[in-house]
Amino acid sequence: MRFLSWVLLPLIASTTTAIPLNVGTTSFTDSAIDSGLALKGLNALALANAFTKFNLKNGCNPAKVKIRQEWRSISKPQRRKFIQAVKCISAKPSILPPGQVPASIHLYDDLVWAHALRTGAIHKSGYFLVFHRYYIQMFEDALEDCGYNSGLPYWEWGLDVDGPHLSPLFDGSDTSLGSDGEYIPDREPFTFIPLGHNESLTIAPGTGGGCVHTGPFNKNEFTVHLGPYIDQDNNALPTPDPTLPDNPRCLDRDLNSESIRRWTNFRNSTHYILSYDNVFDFQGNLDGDIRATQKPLQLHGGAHGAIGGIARDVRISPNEPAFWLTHANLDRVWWIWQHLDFENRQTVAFTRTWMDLPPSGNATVDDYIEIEPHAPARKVKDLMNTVGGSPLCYVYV
Ligand SMILES: *[C@@H]1O[C@H](CO)[C@@H](O)[C@H](O)[C@H]1NC(C)=O
Ligand SMILES: *[C@@H]1O[C@H](CO)[C@@H](O)[C@H](O)[C@H]1NC(C)=O
Ligand SMILES: *[C@@H]1O[C@H](CO)[C@@H](O)[C@H](O)[C@H]1NC(C)=O
Ligand SMILES: [Cu+2]
Repeated sequence: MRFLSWVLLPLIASTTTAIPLNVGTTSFTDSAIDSGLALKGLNALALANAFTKFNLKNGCNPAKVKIRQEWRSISKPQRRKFIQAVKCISAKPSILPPGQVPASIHLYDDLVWAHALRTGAIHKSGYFLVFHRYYIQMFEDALEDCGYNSGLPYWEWGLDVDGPHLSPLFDGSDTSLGSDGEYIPDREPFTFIPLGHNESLTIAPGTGGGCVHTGPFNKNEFTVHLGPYIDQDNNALPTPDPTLPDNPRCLDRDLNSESIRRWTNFRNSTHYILSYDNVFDFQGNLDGDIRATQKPLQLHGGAHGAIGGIARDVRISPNEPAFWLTHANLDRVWWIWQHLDFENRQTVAFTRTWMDLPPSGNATVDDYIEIEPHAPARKVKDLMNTVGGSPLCYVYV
C-alpha cells in the first residue's frame, strides 16, 4: 500500500482499537468506518493508484479523464444540466427497427430495453460488474451527445442512511431527480423470489409507493413505456416479451431508509472493499449470489431496494434515472477494490448466465460485452481498467 503514507489514512487510522476492517497493517476505527471517512480514504488511495494506470497509447490521460463525483459535490447548474441531458435522451426517438419493440418509443426506452433483453446474462453471472460498467459508460456517452460533458454522477447511499427522501438527490427540488413517490399507506411488505432462488425475500414498505410527485421526472414530465416484467407476485418473468404493447405510466418510487441501514450503509460498502481478496467472493457477496454467500440480499439488491418502485423490476430498473447513479456507486466500490491490488483484480468469476441457467460455462476476460446498437462489442479485459482508454477513461473522486 504505497500510497498509505500521504493520503488521509494517518487521520483516520488507529492501531490501538481492535477493528475488523483493515488495509495491510492499517486498521480503521469504528467511527471512521461508520462516518464514511474510511471509504473516503480508500477512494483517495484508489484515485492515486489510478493515476499511475493511464493508457496513453489509447488516448486516456489526465487532461482527458472524466471525473465522476457524488451528486452533492456537483454544482447546482451542473445538476440541472445533467437532468436536462437525461430528458434529452428521453425525448429522442427510438433507433430500434420499427416494430421490433413496440413499447420502445424513445432512445431512453431503447437503452432500458438493452438491459431488459440481456438480464439473464448480466446478473448473478460473470458479466455482472463488467456489463454494468460498460452500460453506464454508454449512458455517460449518451449524456455527452445531449450536452452534458462531465462524468456521470454517483449516489453514495451511506450519506442518506437517515432517509433518502431528505436527500438532495430526491428532495423534489429542481436540482434533484424528483421527489419520492406519492405516499401510499397500509402496504404489504415487498416480497419476491429472485430467479434461481427457492426462498422469498422481503423488503418493508418505504416512504412513497406511488408516482414521483414533484420535481424532475414527475408524472407530467416523464413516462415509462416498457414492461412491467414482474408478475403479480413481484417475481421477474423468465423472458422479456419484446412484443408487449406500449404501456405508458408514471415513474414510481418508494424510497426506503431501512434498505440503506441494512445493506448499503458506509460500513457495508467498506466491508465489501476490504473483506475479499478474489473476485468470486467479492462479486458473489456484493451481488448476493448464493453460490458465494448464504445472504441473497446485499449491496446490489439493497441499493435497488433503497429506491424501490420500478428499480425493483430488474429488467427495466434503468427506467429509474437514479439507476445510473446507483450503478456508478457500485462500479466505484468495485473500482476501489480493484485498485487495492490492481494487478490481481483484472478478472471475472461465475458463469455466462444467471445462476448458470441454462448451463453456460465460466465467463472469461476474452468474452465480449456488447450493447448493440448502442455500444460496440468489447472484450471483458478491455473494461477492467477505467483509465485504459478505448472505451473507458474515468475515475471517481
Ligand atoms: C431449489 O430447489 C430445487 C428442488 O428442491 C433444488 O434442486 C435447487 O438446488 C434449489 N435451488 C437453490 C438455489 O437452493
Ligand atoms: C451491513 O450493515 C448492517 C447494519 O450495520 C449489518 O447488520 C450488516 O451485517 C452489514 N452487512 C455487511 C455485509 O456488511
Ligand atoms: C468455473 O469456475 C469454478 C469456480 O471458480 C471452478 O470451480 C470450475 O472448475 C470452473 N469450471 C470450468 C469448466 O472451468
Ligand atoms: Cu442490471
